[in-house]
Amino acid sequence: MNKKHKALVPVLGMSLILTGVSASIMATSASAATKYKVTYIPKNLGNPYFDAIVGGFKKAGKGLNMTVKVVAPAQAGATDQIPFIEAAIQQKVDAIAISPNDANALCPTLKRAMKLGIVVLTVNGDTTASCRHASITPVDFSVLGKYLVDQTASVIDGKGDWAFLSATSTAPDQNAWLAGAKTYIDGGGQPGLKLVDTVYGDDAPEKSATEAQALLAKYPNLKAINAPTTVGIAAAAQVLSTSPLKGKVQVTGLGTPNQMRQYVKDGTVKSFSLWDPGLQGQIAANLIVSIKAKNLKPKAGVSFSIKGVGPGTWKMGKDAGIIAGPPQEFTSANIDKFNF
Ligand code: RAM
Repeated sequence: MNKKHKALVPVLGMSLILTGVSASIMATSASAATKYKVTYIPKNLGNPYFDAIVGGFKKAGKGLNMTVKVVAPAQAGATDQIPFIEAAIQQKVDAIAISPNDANALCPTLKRAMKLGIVVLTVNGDTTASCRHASITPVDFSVLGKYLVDQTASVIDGKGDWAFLSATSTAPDQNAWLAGAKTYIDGGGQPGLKLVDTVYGDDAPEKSATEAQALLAKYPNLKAINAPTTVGIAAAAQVLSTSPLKGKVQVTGLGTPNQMRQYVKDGTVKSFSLWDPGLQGQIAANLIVSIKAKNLKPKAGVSFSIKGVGPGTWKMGKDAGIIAGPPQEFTSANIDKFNF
């Protein structure tokens, strides 16, 4: 039972990582023989941000009798995750955790999974609430839009033209933040800033770099690019790091410390933010076991505890939503303390 295995398995013509971890059950009434089969579907392959969420699942899996299989499409298109949900249904998994590329397009398939008794969780972004049992979001989405505008203001002294470089145009997390930013701006937030454009790099490094270059060419007065995507911010920073505009146009947003370290050290980037992505995977794994083994019914007001993870007790908010934690700012003063 207590063996770990890792293998590359070709499914639907792609290379996928299959990770199995078996260990003793923690804080559940399930027997040691119980094995939970879980499929986690990130937005797309090859994004270190989602690798960190997978890391959290694995860490939690050490204390739970759970097999976590990770499958994802090559691109983060609105409907690209559907075949992977269908495959998980066919494999009769106990739970599907998904970081959705669209709030509605996946709903019929996710609802079919729920009807068949599969636990469905959204991680890092949400679908319409009726299409999943619970959602785990990395931060309080209702304040992140304002946070991003204020973050932009802080790197250009509250004055100047700026643009958003987002991920895909259908990404529920990105769209929630962009809408929050717009509400804040429309309400008079940071009046010295002017949002001149919002462009989409699709969480693909090359397209993100091309979009960043296009912004620089189109807006000669641009003072900052805010990319609230780990792929976008790294691509924009890479473009600026070798441009004569380095230091004249600021790049900020949300990135992983490991991808951004070099751009902080070479002076391209003053500051950016993120949270611990792995925490969401840890919460998801534990919540699945609580639902399956302890018969927890996800809804607003329900609490569940996770030994050794974050505050210990987690409470569900509106529509069974769980918020993992606040954002952390990274600068040259603290970036070396983080490794993810
Ligand atoms: C990207 C993705 C993800 C976002 C993070 C910060 O990898 O777009 O959805 O939450 O960055």
